[in-house]
Amino acid sequence: MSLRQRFFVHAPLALALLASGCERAPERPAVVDAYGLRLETAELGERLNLFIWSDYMDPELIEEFESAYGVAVALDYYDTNEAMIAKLQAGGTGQYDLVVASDYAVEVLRGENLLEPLDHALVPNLANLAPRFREAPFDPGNRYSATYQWGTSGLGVRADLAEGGEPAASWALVFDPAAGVGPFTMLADPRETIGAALIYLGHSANSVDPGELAAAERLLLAQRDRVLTYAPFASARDLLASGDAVVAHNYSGDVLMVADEVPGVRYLIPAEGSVVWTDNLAIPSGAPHARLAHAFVNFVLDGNVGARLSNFTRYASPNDAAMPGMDPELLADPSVYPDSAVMARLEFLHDLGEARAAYDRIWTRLRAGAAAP
Ligand code: N2P
Repeated sequence: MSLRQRFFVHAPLALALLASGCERAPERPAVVDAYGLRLETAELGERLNLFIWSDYMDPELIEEFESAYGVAVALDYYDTNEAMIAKLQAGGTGQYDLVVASDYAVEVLRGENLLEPLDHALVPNLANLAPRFREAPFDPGNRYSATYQWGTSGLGVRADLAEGGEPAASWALVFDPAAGVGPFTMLADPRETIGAALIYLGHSANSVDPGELAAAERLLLAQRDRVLTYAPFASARDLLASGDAVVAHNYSGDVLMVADEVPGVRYLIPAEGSVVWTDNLAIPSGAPHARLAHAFVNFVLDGNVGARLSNFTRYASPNDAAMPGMDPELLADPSVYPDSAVMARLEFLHDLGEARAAYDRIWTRLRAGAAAP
């Protein structure tokens, strides 16, 4: 039975109440969801507010959740973890019920007491996560977060437009003027772009060494005039699709979305190494509908839902129960599931603590005078 059918009994009445505009209809029933969990009327609220990267949620899944629980889901978007963190720090926690945050961003938010602990009794589908996502170093035991998707950062290339034919998988495509194959964009994401420069220089993307950071800054300043634009992932995707960029620094799935449309597009993980990340669902402290947010986390962790999510986003799933439903091409694609030799060259970003300020200064100096995206 599909999730939609299983919820059939509750949905029409709940939707009718929403449509009538009732603030809190006393006759609205509690919901017992497909996982046997009961949400009292007062716990349902009217609307779940989700703060997430754009193009990262299948609209059909949102509709399915809405009709199952008789609520609306409002999505608000950000381009970088830094923008999301700044909004939550500036008092945005009360506006959102749920946020998607990358690994190191969970560390930052948690360190500032901006997250509520997850109540595991309300998220039985946590058991579907592969063991390594149950024990992630930034949140062992999923105390505050549950992995949503994972992927890598690298270079999208237009092999059909590149000067000199099929480009080599190297950061030299963007950092070495002699190795360039055409116009390129860098991610408007400070940790990713400073991290890429550090990796190209043979350092860790988490370096806090002042000499290494200074060398990375020199490299980025020398590169700046050649950068078409520092593009958030969605514009990087569009510029690659249009061919205005022949190389675009971007996250894997967003490149693969273009590759589905434009045959000349490839996703390369540079041989020097790159960044691997997880994005995670977490509940901001003071979330108005924390109970409903738990239901959403549990819904996303359903095996069937998880498969459809990855089939839509083109990112890897952390969900073992999702594997049978996933597009076999996605599962077999080494750009989505890199082999162990490639994985060994990838690095997770960590919260830098006090050294965050040094990265902020580099980013500010780099972007001052840079062409606006
Ligand atoms: C947006 C996906 C962004 C993921 N489509 C970056 N962690």
